[in-house]
Amino acid sequence: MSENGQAQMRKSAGHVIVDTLAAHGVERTYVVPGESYLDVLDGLHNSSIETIVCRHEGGATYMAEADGKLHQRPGIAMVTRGPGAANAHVGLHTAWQDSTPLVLFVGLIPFEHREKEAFQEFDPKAWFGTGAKRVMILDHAERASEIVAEAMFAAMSGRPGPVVVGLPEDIIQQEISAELHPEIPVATGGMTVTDWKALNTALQESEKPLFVFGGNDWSHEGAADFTRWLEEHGLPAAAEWRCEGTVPFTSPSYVGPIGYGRPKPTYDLLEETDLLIFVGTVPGDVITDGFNVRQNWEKKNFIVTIDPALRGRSGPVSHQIVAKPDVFVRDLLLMDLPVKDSWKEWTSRMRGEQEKFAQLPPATPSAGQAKMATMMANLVQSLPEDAMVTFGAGEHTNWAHRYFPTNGYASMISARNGSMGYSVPSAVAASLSYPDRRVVTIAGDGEFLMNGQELATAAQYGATPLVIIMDNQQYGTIRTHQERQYPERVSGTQLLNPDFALMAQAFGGFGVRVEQDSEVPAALEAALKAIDEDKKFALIHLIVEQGVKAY
Ligand SMILES: Cc1ncc(C[n+]2csc(CCOP(=O)(O)OP(=O)(O)O)c2C)c(N)n1
Repeated sequence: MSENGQAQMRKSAGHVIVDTLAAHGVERTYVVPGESYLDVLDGLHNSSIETIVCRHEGGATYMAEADGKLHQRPGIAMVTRGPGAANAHVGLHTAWQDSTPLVLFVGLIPFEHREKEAFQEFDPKAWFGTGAKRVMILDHAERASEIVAEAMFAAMSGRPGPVVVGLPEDIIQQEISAELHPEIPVATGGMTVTDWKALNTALQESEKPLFVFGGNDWSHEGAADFTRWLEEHGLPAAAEWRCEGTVPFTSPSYVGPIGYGRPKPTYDLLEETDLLIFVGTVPGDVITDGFNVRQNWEKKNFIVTIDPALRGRSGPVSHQIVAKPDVFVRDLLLMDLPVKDSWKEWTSRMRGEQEKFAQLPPATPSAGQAKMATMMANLVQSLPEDAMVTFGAGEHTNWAHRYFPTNGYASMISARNGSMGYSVPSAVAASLSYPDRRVVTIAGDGEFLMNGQELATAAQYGATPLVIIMDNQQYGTIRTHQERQYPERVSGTQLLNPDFALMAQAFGGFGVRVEQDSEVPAALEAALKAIDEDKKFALIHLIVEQGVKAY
């Protein structure tokens, strides 16, 4: 009996885990089932949480990771022991390098079978020890709710990232109190008086300041406020690699992407600016071109991140502000600075370069083989303002960086760890979260087949992304590297592809094969019609020449 005399309700630990997730606001979980965690699946049976059954643990974990980026709350994936855990690993690596909150539940062998190499036994702490923020094993059923709350907290607190929770099969079946652990609040930081003075002085002394925004920890409103403040002050902002959209493509303050494949004038900004302010990110490997650019310790580099330890994972930093981006922006809005003419001139010069870079190619098809340029021109003209783009890794992604109008957070969802196979799962997660928005994924012929099977998940749950596959019959990025280092010795990079349009149809979607450039507009129109009227996902298999680059 509890203190107030009422009999305490009891449930299995597996059910309590599900109830705790629901109490934390979790709406969706991405799973590949296993006999190791049947009790949790049983808890999901009557839960408000929607269970999305996926076809591969890599796909499930990528979807959960994308969910974390979309909502700044941990995405939730559930997989089984040994083989399932092994397949899920790629999503964890993505969540780690991309700082995405993610909680991966892994069913485990029964407690008493441990250390006997039982069927599918593995060591979660050893496997995930260096790739997750925490690895927790539920050894005492009574702690089920507490461990879920701790996992959610650990995934979101400080630098967000992946957390693994191991669930031994027998322990989750034990009956425990159904009382739920409350949500644990996460510290958000903020500007101190010292930070405020340092930033205010640095901005007032600067003739060419440049903000760089990045990371996944923005709210839509925080991003919009940031943009308004920049525009009011005539200040410029560039996007960290694969983080476009936080300051909209159309904003006069947006001066372009500074990741791999950036245009030369944008690259030069990093050395030219006299004050760099990174918000939600740090000057890491990609931005600094392998820690080459902006390495002079005398230059002024501010970083705004909630994790003080991130200072050690970047190039030179002169001042750190410990705050989440939204909280920093809240404080920034109170900073009234006199606008300098030099800022406006500098911003408008850079904006001019960005507009040249993003100038669409002709939408009218040319004679001959299909071209990605024609596809992008037609696609962009068809897009509503709030369209979203997702992609994985490969040269085909450069077309999105250059031309896709990303407006607001989150309108670009991709893998900054450069992981292939992310395009379809992330597009499925985005479409499920935002069924009324146009979700486009741009895939390579190599990239697509790493998780293209998740189109079955799209069909099963009514996700309606538009999938554009740029088929250049090769692992193009690696071929490019190969030609640079081992010219004319093509090895290990060529592909013979199936008919992806037929595959899409077999999976229950719309599919069209495009070989001639003249076919592009009609194919796009038919694909969009299938999405809007037939409520199906659509796939365009675009066969392009080998070796055609976005820039
Ligand atoms: C999971 C994974 N495996 C291998 C790589 C190495 N890799 C990077 S890009 C690339 C080729 C991508 O080929 P494709 O999807 O056809 O795109 P393209 O570069 O031709 O546009 C490879 C193999 C990677 N980044 N991720």
